Amino acid sequence: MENIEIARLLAETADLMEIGGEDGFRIRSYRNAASAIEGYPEQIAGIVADPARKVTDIAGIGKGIAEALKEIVARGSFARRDEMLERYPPTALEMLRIQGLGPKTVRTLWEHFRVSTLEDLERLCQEHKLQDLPRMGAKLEEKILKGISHYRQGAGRFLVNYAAAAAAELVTYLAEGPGVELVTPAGSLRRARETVGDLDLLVTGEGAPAALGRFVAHPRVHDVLGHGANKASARFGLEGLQVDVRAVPRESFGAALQYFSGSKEHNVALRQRAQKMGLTLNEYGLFRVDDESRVAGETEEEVYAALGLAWIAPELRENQGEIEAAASGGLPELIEPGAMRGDLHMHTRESDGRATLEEMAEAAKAMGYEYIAVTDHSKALAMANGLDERRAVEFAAQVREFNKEGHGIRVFSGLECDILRDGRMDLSEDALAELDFVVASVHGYMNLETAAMTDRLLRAMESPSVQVLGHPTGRVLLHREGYTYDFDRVAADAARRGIWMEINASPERLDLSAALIRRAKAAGVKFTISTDAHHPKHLANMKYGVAMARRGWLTREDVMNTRPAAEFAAAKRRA
Ligand code: DGT
Ligand code: CA
Ligand code: CA
Ligand code: ZN
Repeated sequence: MENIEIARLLAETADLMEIGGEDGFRIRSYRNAASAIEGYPEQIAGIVADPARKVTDIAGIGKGIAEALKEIVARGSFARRDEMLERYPPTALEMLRIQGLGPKTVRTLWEHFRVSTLEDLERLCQEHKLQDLPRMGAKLEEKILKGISHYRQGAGRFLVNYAAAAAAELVTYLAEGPGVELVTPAGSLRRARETVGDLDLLVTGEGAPAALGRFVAHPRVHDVLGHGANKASARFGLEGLQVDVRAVPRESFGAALQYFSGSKEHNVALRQRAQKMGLTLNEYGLFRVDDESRVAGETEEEVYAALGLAWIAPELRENQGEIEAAASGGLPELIEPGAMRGDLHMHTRESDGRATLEEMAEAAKAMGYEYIAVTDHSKALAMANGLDERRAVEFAAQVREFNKEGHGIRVFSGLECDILRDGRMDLSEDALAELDFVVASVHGYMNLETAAMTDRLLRAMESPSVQVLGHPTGRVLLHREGYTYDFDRVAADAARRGIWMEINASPERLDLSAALIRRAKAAGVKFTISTDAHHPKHLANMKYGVAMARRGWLTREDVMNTRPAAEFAAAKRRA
């Protein structure tokens, strides 16, 4: 049995145990073992069968798991799994993927209705059957129906950080192959879309065809869907991300990179432009129609140049005006990751973060930043141990002390203050006035009608302390749509008041979207890009936020935390 199948058995059992409400420690040990085995470079079945070897030597595999592995190798399953499958059908696992459906609810639904598929669950909700149960009502039915439709739209797509990590692992691996000159991601990942359907990699060099064989032999690559002379497709990892690898000759590398980077819409528009010029563009190059002679193809730059265009950054290639701008010299000078001088949204142990102020500051210094704002939650988020007025004022004093000590980085005392249901701030204006930097965010009552949500945000911006609207639409990628409101009206009001809009760089959010960034900019809004870090390692997510800003056509000037500390401080509403 392949490692990936073994890993899947363990992971599924962990999920079923979660539905069963079983011990968290055991569940975690199955999950850890699954991820250890999934990427293990040797066949686990071979190690289990070899009396001279011990699977417990592998990190993440203890005695209990070793017993399970023995059974799996012998008969394709193990006692715990059989037991769980007697209690719950495997289709119940899909229900766990629906936002708003926790393991407990899945269990209740199974026990009462024997629902075991998404289709059955959908029907139950449409027929309002859930209301027969205590603590379940029309609201939950609506939420589940929304969740199912959102799940179906996003099914099979992956967050950009997952895809980027998979790509990095494969690029490094393939680049080590003999005769490989260059390996590079194309497709939606190169365009920095917030979710990725499948991964597209291009390999060039004499050894490129052989690299396809190397690819399908990678320990985490499985379920080979095709393997020819120029292309191999297979799945990667436990989650089954599809990867297409293409071997392309050096002389058409630029044309291939251009073609497979997309988007489809951009490519269609580009080909039309080529046609009007008596040219034809495909993944092999740019050719003259009359004598089929080659005009360009080795680099992307020469392809665009031959079409009378400046090179267009992949993030802009969505046929949203970028071709016209490239023709007229009107492309923006896009912001670069190196331009960031601070991070203005992060949490510490004061609320629901994992590290201290000192640790976050240290990590930010290592990122090369000049300043940060530490913005813990306010008291409305009781679950996150949010700060009340007294703690907020104390925190401001603590930060003043910290800055006096001189740590080589300036800290702004901040708060991510909840916007209450009616648009009031969660803390009093007196307390907010003590702080250097207030991010105002919505975390509850996200289902208000459009008009009520618009009024709520407009009212929130009346607070003189608010500097930034945090994660402005509240979307959670692959899980939840953002809340709806009159965005252009709120953006215009933010611009008028000097309130900035956040581009939240957390890969789960990437909020605002590219389209909304452009609309906000048109309304005169300035932006911040921040990670919403809950751990020092999350500070590294900044690059995803910068990529979103680029997709939104932003320059360095549009983004406030590219400014030097003094200039930044002076630009705040309350300098
Ligand atoms: P994804 O995978 O759904 O996140 O999005 P993409 O953009 O990576 O799409 P994918 O993987 O289907 O194809 C990669 C690129 O190859 C795509 O952006 C443009 C190009 N391409 C693929 N199929 C076609 C096609 O039928 N026509 C054109 N013009 N381009 C295509
Ligand atoms: Ca793709
Ligand atoms: Ca593809
Ligand atoms: Zn938040």
